[in-house]
Amino acid sequence: MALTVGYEVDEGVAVLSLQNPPVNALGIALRRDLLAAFETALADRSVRVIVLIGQGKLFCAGGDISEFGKPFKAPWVPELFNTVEQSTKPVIAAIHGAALGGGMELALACHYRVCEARARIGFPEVSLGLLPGAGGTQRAPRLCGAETALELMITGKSVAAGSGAARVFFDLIVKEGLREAAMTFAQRLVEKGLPVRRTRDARNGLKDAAAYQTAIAKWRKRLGKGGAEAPGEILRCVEAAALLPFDVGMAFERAAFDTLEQSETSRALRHVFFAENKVAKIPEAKAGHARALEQIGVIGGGTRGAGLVALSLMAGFEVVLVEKDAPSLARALTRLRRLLDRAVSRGQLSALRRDGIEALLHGKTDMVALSEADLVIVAAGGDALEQGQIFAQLDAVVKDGAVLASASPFADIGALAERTGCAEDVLGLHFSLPTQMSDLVEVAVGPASGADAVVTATTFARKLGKVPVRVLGVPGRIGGRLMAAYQAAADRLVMSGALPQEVDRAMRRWGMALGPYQLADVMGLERVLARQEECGHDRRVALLRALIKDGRLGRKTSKGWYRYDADGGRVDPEVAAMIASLRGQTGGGSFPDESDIQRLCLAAMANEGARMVEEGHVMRPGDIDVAMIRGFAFPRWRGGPMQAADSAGLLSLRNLLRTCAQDGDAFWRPVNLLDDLIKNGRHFSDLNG
Ligand code: 3H9
Repeated sequence: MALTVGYEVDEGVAVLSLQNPPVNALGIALRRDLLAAFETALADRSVRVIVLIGQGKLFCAGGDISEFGKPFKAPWVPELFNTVEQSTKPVIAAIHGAALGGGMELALACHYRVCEARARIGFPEVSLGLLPGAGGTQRAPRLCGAETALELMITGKSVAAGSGAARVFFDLIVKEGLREAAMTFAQRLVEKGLPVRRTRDARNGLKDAAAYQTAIAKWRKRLGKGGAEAPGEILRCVEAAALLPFDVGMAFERAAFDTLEQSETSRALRHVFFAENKVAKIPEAKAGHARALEQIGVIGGGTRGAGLVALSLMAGFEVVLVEKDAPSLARALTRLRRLLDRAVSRGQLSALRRDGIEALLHGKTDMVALSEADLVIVAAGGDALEQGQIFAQLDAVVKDGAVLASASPFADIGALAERTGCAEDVLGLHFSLPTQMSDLVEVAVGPASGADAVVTATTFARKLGKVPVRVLGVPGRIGGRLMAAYQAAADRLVMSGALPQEVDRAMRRWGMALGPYQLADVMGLERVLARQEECGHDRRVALLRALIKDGRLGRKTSKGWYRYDADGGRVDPEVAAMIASLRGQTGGGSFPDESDIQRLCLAAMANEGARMVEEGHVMRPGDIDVAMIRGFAFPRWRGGPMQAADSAGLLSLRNLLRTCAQDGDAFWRPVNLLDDLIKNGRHFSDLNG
């Protein structure tokens, strides 16, 4: 088997190069090879100094995340790094690209550090629900003090090695020529007879005890009591670095790391890390090529259309916006300007760029203006008939090779493609609302959509800073269907004894930013009803219809599920009376508790997600998780609905669904995939590939 660490000796300098593509993660093979290479270098009498360098695009991206949650294989990372630090020959880390997490910890275990100024360094473990567990919390503060260490470890943000406080970690920062600089540095160490210099013995960062304690106190206050687990553990470990001898501090860090590693939260966040990498892996990526995109056409300047125009302009595209007549165009432009101004106030767009950005925009009332567009997004035309007509008209005006996309979540892409002579260029691009805030774009692929068109559309979405998720181009996208299932579960709970505010509170406590009824009031009840009907829940919307009939349309009419005034929303006894009256007709009354509420909502979403996987609508359950986290504020630390269902236990969720299905409503029947997984002792996560 090929070695993952290269070894060569050049004038008394042993160069150990990490060769574990794509990111030199510290998996078991690399750990074994690195240890062996070290032993060779230490035993070789001609070697005076050791240089550790990375091959490929970066030095090292840290521990191999796929190994976490499984039994450790020796040499485990902290022990390996201790061996590096204990080396009797000086060890120099030469860093390019990035040194992240365990990669940075490896550098800290070396005696000297040379790096490229633009290399990124940081401790992203917190985003995986972990802490730097290979000595980072003990070594880094000894060099940089508590403030910088906590800033890096609790935010998880990487910084340029040559910038600000990060410089303290490095002995030499070069613009380029890293290897030569490291070799010269090594020779100089030999000439000067400089000794090993162990970070465990460093005191610089601990010297100012008052500043250290101030930083700890500041972060403790900032994290508050109910903070997430990993930041609190990081704080305690960094505090321990100043209070405990190094080896005891290391044991303290180890215990905290082990606890976090076994937590549901870290498991879920690790799942999201891989799911977000996988979501980009689509079959079209292998065969397709992105076409050049300069001019974007948008038909319709309503909420979604204006949002798309704003995003495209902000990404530097020239945009042609087409509306049906001059008054509609004027309204669309007003909407667009409001969005651009809001982007400035949020810091998403500079005031300087805002001034010039409209020069890239052409507002028109005739589709002929789209003749030069490379991609046209249809954000107008409510129903299938209207959308079909627009696509047929578009076909007559656009140039060859233009990609035509429907922004509607309910568009049947195959049917739209048939209205054109360029079926291979037709697909769906569904941006979640609000377009400015949400990260999700569902790329809907029809039976004839070509690989080039799909790759072009996903590239466009990424240029807008979004996360594209591939779905089949049949009506109903991931977000719509899962949110509709969630709402159906909430309504069932209300009909069987819970109050809307109880459902909202239970789901907020579970981690959702808003409960389903609060969200419905924000969205508007008519929009919610339309979605429920489109997703086949028309038998389950009696309550919703009753509220709409009563003029309760949500926040915009100051009453919906709640009543609103200047002080915000409050529970409305009239709604409770309407619910009681409807319950009387259907005979509800089982008073579900908080965990019943949470479990039924999760079961409904997971079953709907499983249905989408079974139908081939999405490629893997992980794609659903990414979509719900990025587009629908599903709590990231739960890992998405499919991962959360795995954690909750598929068997118990399936049994709950079976109980619900006893009333004959097929929606509640567990889908076959769920049964198959349970029968075979498998989980949704096993289907992610
Ligand atoms: C840690 O270090 C714990 C220690 O403190 C303690 C240990 C005891 N492991 O993102 P890319 C895969 S925790 C395994 O497309 P880029 C990734 O899944 C770690 N796999 O590249 C993908 O696989 P695939 C702390 C990893 O150039 C492929 O590599 N470190 C790891 O866009 C390419 O990745 C982090 O959290 C890993 N550590 O971005 C850093 N990293 O091709 C995580 C990547 O099969 N990594 N992969 O889909 C990153 O943030 C980015 O990968 C990086 C490069 C910025 C480095």
